[in-house]
Amino acid sequence: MKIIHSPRHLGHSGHVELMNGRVVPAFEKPERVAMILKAIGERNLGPLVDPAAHGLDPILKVHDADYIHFLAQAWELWTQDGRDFPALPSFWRAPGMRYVEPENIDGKLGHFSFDAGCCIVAGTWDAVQAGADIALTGVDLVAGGEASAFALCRPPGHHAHQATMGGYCFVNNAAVAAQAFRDRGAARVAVLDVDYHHGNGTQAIFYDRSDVLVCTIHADPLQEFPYFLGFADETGAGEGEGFNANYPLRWGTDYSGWSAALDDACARIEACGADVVIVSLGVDTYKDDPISQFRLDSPDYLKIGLRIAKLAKPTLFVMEGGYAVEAIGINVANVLEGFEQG
Ligand code: OKP
Ligand code: ZN
Repeated sequence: MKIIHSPRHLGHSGHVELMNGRVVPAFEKPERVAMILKAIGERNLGPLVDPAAHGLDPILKVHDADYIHFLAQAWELWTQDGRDFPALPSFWRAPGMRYVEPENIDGKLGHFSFDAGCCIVAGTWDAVQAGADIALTGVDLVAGGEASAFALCRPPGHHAHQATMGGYCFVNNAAVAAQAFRDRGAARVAVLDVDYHHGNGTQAIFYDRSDVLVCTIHADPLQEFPYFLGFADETGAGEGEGFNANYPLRWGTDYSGWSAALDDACARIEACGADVVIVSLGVDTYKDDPISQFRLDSPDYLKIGLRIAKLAKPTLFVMEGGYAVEAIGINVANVLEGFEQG
């Protein structure tokens, strides 16, 4: 399968996050992609393809224009005040406060975020745009007749809402891809989110729509980030009722528990008659992931790929999380190899 990749993700580096109340180097770092490329090369999983530029229009179909304008300007506004270090939000509204975009960059950072997980540096916006182009090029390939493709996006996207960054995510690459498949004639798209964390942004973007089924398997939000969305009773709204499925699982879940949720999600995808499947591919379900608490092991990722292949649908894999850098390449390559064998 073709692997869509761009070195422009390297611009999003040298950033930080808050961990246990301390500022630490970001877990979401460029080495993740290097390790995935290494494993893909060693196993001959497919040729690398450059993304084609798609512009902002397909991004603006799922994100608000004022939010995208903010992302494009944020570094310039932050550094205008003389700051030459990474930008982090630290002010948020509580329920009851006003929803008005501030003029001040510190206010804007809070207005357009739900946590301090999205650090902005000089090359962040370029990396984010490259990520969307990677996903959209994957759509071009699969809509053009390829059985599958792997969009090697970085940073990830599934936590980003219409007008909110968070959890390392700025533009929701999987959601942009889902909308693009619809616009290219797919009647129904299924998003299968196997990242350890709930795909809150993807859920929110499609929550009231029946044309995009969202299934996400993740750590129980009572125990884990993003905490405030991802419960089993969130099943969609209005037209979208029945087209959102959450599978919250407790810390310590291993493949036997996890794969039962995968089987159920796959049955739903089959039942809804989706024309195409987008896999939000996170491998932070791995037993040694530094920020996660599931217990999947490397051979399990082969089985995940095999199970997804059994759906027998055109499939676009979109990279999300996975922070055990030493194993991320093996685990991602295992999913892709399992899929190709299935
Ligand atoms: C992004 B993706 C540690 C707290 C957790 C957010 C995790 C975002 C994961 N500083 N921070 O779903 O892999
Ligand atoms: Zn994750």
